[in-house]
Amino acid sequence: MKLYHARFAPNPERVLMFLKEKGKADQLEMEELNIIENEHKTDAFREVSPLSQLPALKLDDGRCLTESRAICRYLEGLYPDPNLMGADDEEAAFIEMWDRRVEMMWLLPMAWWARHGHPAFTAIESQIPDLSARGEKGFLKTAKWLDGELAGRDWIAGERFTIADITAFATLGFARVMKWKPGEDLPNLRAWRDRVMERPCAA
Ligand SMILES: N[C@@H](CCC(=O)N[C@@H](CS)C(=O)NCC(=O)O)C(=O)O
Repeated sequence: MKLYHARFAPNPERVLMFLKEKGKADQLEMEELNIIENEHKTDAFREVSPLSQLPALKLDDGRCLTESRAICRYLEGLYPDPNLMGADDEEAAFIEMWDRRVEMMWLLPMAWWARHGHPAFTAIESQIPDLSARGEKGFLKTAKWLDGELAGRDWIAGERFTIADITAFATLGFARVMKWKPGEDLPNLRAWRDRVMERPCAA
């Protein structure tokens, strides 16, 4: 099994954090590609990931998973402890709801903000400044909403740490590209971030 990943990229980061939280990051062969240098746009990598996206997990039988959440699902089955995606169908449904909200309402606008606004991304993106501005607005709106949600509980999806916290923390990591971190006006988000930073996934 081989994981293709990249640094400073939220989706590969999600999978790496997921593995670290399970204490299994040393169990897989890894290859790092540099997205800004377009190392993921080669014919050889297209054999692994036809859309030229990272992360990608190549299984021992040659098949490849190229969606970060699908990779996490696979790894959850392989390494069930600690459980990060739900102990039963009901809990899994709530965790999935929160993970998807974080992905669509926080990670996606963050990606627009950075990819369409930061000079480093001109290498891989035809930038549309309006999309960057819209992404920033959406990202900040969700940050405020999450801060309110976290006033009543420690973790994004409920009473325990899950994949939804990993997706959110990877988003926060990406926000540093735009020099953003939660300020004093977002005390619950800051407290949550500090809690995640104590965990194996943030090591
Ligand atoms: N749906 C995919 C999205 C993956 C994705 O967008 N990966 C980015 C890095 S975070 C990428 O490979 N970008 C390369 C490019 O846009 O050229 C997943 O979640 O795995």
